Amino acid sequence: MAGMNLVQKLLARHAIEGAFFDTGKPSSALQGKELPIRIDQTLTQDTTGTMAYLQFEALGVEHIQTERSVSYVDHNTLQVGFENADDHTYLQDVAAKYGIIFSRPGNGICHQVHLERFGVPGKTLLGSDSHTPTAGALGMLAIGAGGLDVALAMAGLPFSFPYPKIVRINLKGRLGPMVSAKDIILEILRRLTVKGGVGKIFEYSGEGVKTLTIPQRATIANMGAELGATTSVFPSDEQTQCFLEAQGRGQDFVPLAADADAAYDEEIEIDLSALEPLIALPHMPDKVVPVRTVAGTPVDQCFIGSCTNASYCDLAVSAKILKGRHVAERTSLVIAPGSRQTLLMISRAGILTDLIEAGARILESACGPCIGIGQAPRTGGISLRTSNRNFEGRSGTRDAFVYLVSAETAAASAITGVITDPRDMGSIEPPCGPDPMVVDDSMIIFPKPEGRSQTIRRGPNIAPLPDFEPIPNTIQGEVLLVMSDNITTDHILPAGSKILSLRSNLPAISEYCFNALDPSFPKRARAAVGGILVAGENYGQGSSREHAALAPRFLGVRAVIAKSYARIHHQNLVNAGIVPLVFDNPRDAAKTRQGDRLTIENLFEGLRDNRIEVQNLTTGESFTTKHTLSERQIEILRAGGALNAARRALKELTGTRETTPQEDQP
Ligand code: MIC
Ligand code: SF4
Repeated sequence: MAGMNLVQKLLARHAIEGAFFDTGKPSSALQGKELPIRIDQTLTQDTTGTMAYLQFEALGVEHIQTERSVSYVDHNTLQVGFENADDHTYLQDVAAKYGIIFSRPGNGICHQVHLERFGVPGKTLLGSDSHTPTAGALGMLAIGAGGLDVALAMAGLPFSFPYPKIVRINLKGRLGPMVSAKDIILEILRRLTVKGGVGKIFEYSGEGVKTLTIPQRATIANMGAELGATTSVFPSDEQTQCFLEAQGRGQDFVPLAADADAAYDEEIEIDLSALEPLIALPHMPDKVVPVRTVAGTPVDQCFIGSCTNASYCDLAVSAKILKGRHVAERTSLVIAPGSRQTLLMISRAGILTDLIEAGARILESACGPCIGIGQAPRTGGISLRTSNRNFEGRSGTRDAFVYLVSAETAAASAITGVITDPRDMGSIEPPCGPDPMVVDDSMIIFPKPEGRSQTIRRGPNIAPLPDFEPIPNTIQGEVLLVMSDNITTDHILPAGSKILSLRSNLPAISEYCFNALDPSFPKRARAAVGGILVAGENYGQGSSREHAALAPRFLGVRAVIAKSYARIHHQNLVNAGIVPLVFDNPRDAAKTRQGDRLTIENLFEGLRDNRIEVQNLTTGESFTTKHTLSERQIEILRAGGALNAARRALKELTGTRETTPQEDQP
């Protein structure tokens, strides 16, 4: 029998007792089945956190059941009105009451801070943000999920996901000058596309891995989310030890690696020395070409920041390129350090001065421009960003052109004002982080025993959760929207400062549902009193925002029929009580038109037999659909969503009473 790969080891260590999981079996025999695992750590961020904690409160559990849960405020820190500030207060009160660590606004982006301060090799992490896999850089099994799944994990319930294919990415050689970790993951995106990772976990190995620092590994693990992967995992080795020791956390280090004879479902090889600087063209992270092929294109804005590329090393290398030079007259350079520790380090090392002298505009350590909170480009403008997503309109400017690049490429282009291959600036040795690094937890609030009596303050924008009734056995409704492939959650429910302010107010945010595709959608959905959505491949790719399922549900959507789904959104639909069906024959998608009336009879029998017939009353035709739902997911749908199902399960388990979140309102 072959040895175990690292992913199998992590899964075996966390599989719930009694769950199917036999490492002796070929993984093809396990694929598709749902594997429940124990979650050691959770993270939330503000824009998914408010809903997650409202749901956690509704579960009626008195204290978190995880080893460590952290609540970050890093997304909407702009506070243009009372809404954000109220949300932050609510999150801080909830954290104090239930034993959650609270990372205050200004302390940095959840994924970078978690890597620096809380991630532990060998542990599981569930986060209500799709880039949670960033912590895979430390040898964690770190998975993104909807807020409700994270709330359930905090309540001590297992997290289930389809058993993945485990793919080995074998890195050979060493990166050349001015070629970066970002170029490695862009190369993988070029080869595999934005749906190439669905149902897969990528495990990195090979000699090349040893040459990559933890922040470099984090960049790669982070953008595994853009492949649609369940997560990405690196071994825990000398680089991991060195990073943890520099963070004053040497005691958290444990070595972790695959067995030498481990088997994998697929293998991919990348020769690092053969890579060159790459760039993702608008508007998808997989539209990757060499930078030199688009060199010379004028650039309006460069942004160095986000959870992908805002580490000390990213900013230090940018400063080395920028030092003694100045940004071009028609180009704006915007920099947001990924964490407050990074900001302190670049300040003490004089790097901040170099950046400011070069004309950079320094922003707070937060997500900012990555999610359309500030620094929207000009009309039709070109923006080069070190972030991970360049979906149309995400920057805040509907017709802007966003390209994804490394910090090296962004810095070089900011100086010349045109897209520039950073190798043209000469060869600059990548700087190492200071050792030890600056460690500063003064903006992190650790829970205290007396916090249990904390009163939770709720601003007027925090609306109670609506009750969702169970799904009927017959679904009837109008096709409200017919969509193409790769529809993102940004299409379904856009971000940006204004709309993000409404994340704790489902009725209000629902007014923006499908705003990017058809602003009349909410009105039409309400007039139709519910309906059905039709979509192509990889429906719901991108973020973990459960609002992209809750808002359609709130507007009466009962089913989606798509060619295929992104993993997190598929589970979010189930959690919200929307039935995700799959076209048996993808050609039927093209035959279905907006406005057609569909009927699905005997839904639950159909789900049991995995053959659900759909009648199109408008055309008189009918077609069949199937699903990839587990028994557990079908039960959730029967209950009308995961909150109803979990409340019931927890009540049976613990005998706790059901509370309403508003009970302790002052
Ligand atoms: C994103 O990058 O799209 C976000 C904003 O971080 C989302 C979470 C959200 O919508 O709040 C994500 O990636 O899950
Ligand atoms: Fe924040 Fe952007 Fe990272 Fe999402 S992708 S967590 S918005 S920095």
